[in-house]
Amino acid sequence: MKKVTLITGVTGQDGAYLSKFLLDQGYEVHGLLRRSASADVVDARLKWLGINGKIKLHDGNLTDLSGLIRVMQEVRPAEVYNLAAQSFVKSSWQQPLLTGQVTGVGAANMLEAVRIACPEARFYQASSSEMFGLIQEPVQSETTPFYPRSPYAAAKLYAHWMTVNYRESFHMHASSGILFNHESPLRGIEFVTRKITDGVARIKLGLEKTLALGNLDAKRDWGHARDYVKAMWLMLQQDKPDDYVIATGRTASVREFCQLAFGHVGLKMEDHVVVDERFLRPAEVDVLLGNPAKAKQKLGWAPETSLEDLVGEMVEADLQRLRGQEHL
Ligand code: NDP
Ligand code: GDR
Repeated sequence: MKKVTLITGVTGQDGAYLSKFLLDQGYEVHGLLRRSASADVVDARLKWLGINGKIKLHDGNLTDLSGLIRVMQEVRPAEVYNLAAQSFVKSSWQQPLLTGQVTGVGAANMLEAVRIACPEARFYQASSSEMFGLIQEPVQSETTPFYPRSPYAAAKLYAHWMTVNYRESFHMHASSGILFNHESPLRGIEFVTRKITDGVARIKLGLEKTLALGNLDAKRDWGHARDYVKAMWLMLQQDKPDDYVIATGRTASVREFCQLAFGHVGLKMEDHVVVDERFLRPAEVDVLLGNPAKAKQKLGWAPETSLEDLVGEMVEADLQRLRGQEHL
């Protein structure tokens, strides 16, 4: 009998990589899909990984509890990964209430659906290093106090504590992964890393001359999504549910990321990058740096991709896309 799993956010970056990983492990993978008028492109990431058609998709939305319960009753998953969210921090100031409803209350809806329809299922919540926000310790671990700096981070914090609460109140196998930034060729174009690698590829191919960015001094702990989805799965294989920081333990600035990306194709960022204050945020998270020691010790997890290799893979993928006019 194949193990059955349900992934929300299956069309996103992590949903695609996690689906691939679980299919490779022999799982029957089901995904929640919100209705879109652009049905022809919703599975672009799954196509990129060659797994579209291998996942059973179910109509649903994180804001619709009765629909979630119905999907849960139909699928009867052994493992549930809640990856769906309004995940773009900058948009969360424009759409704070929607972000709260999807990213915060949506996670509570998922916990309720599991509790009502399949309480034995193991549950993963996609928590975020953004919850550390205005950092209270120079290196952040599971015991570092939180200080959210955006409506997105506040919503994630609610979802995080609801996951802890359902674990403690109802003895659910509910775990929360506090993941630091992770990127890939499948990263959404609005996030800074992909915006940079796409911009570098366009400039290299003569399609653009400049790349407009916001705060170049912000620092992030960047890993590869392919490595990070493995950690999600490992959390649900443990006897006991728990919370884990997943990070590389190295931080770099947006400026350094740019230097690596432009350097990869023999260009200099100084010749092309302009700062545009439209991309600044009302409140910034200046620096994040995670300590993944607990994940290493308890899960046997460690990042496998260096920042240099990540940047190279992303730039090459964008060059390939632009040369081939592939969408994404
Ligand atoms: P993406 O933005 O790529 O994917 C988000 C997914 O959520 C998409 O499949 C999207 O569907 C879906 N979604 C959005 N709103 C709803 C809704 N109302 N109902 C159902 N589905 C919805 O995010 P990532 O893959 O990068 O991240 C996965 C999760 O991990 C998110 O929760 C994110 O906040 C969190 N996270 C991400 C980190 C990172 O660095 N990537 C770090 C830490 C946490 P659609 O395709 O229709 O838009
Ligand atoms: P982040 O990712 O907010 O960390 O959230 P993002 O790539 O959007 O920003 C990272 C940093 O880069 C600075 N920056 C810019 N950002 C964008 N998007 N565009 C720009 O032009 C630009 N210029 C500079 C930002 O100010 C910021 O400091 C991501 C998301 O995946 C969340 O869902 C997740 O929870 C966290 O990572 C961990």
